[in-house]
Amino acid sequence: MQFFTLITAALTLVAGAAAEITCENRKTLSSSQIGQDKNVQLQHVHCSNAIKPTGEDIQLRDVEFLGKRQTNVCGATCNTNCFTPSGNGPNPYDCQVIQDALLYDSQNVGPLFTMDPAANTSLIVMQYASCETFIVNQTNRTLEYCRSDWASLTEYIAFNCQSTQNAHGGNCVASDQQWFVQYVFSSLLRT
Ligand SMILES: *[C@@H]1O[C@H](CO)[C@@H](O)[C@H](O)[C@H]1NC(C)=O
Ligand SMILES: *[C@@H]1O[C@H](CO)[C@@H](O)[C@H](O)[C@H]1NC(C)=O
Ligand SMILES: CC(=O)N[C@H]1CO[C@H](CO)[C@@H](O)[C@@H]1O
Repeated sequence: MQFFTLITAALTLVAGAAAEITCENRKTLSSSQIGQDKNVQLQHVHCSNAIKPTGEDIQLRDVEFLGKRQTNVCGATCNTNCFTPSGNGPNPYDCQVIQDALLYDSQNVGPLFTMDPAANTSLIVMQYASCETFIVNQTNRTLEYCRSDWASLTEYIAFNCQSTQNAHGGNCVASDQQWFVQYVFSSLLRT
């Protein structure tokens, strides 16, 4: 089952990491509503700074992929970090609405989406009520990822990094090939 290939590493607790992410000079490049009920907001966002995961030292590994214009990263493993302590985290059931919208789009729009630096789609943000999740391409290449994988991660992080675990969201940082990053918590990247 693909879900288990996605989440291999044990959960790690990262203290006080969440608040540190900022998007400088935030520009919303596109905005739409997705899912069966069109209730999840999807935005392509541009920040003047590079968005990096907190609590992680990312080693970019572009070298191996030189020459490939597009890389499909569906099924890539990632390491989950939960942000401690609890408080101001997303309601996991709001995150579940995002998961449902991603699965709906996977069936009805297509299984893959693209993060293309040249098209300014390297940062994709989804939001519903208290839950926000975003994905970042940390390479200068075009990456393709599966909507169903993003859906699984959203669900997994939401329910495993919530207040009952003394957490308020978390991320998943690609492990073998550290190209993308994923976070779930509320109100990130608003400014
Ligand atoms: C991406 O968007 C920003 C903000 O609008 C713009 O300054 C930049 O030139 C764009 N980059 C590309 C590759 O289109
Ligand atoms: C990506 O491109 C930017 C701008 O051209 C450059 O500054 C940066 O070093 C590149 N990063 C990698 C990992 O190749
Ligand atoms: C949105 C974002 O953080 N994009 C990054 C994609 O990866 C390249 C290379 O590391 C960065 O320069 C971009 O800032």
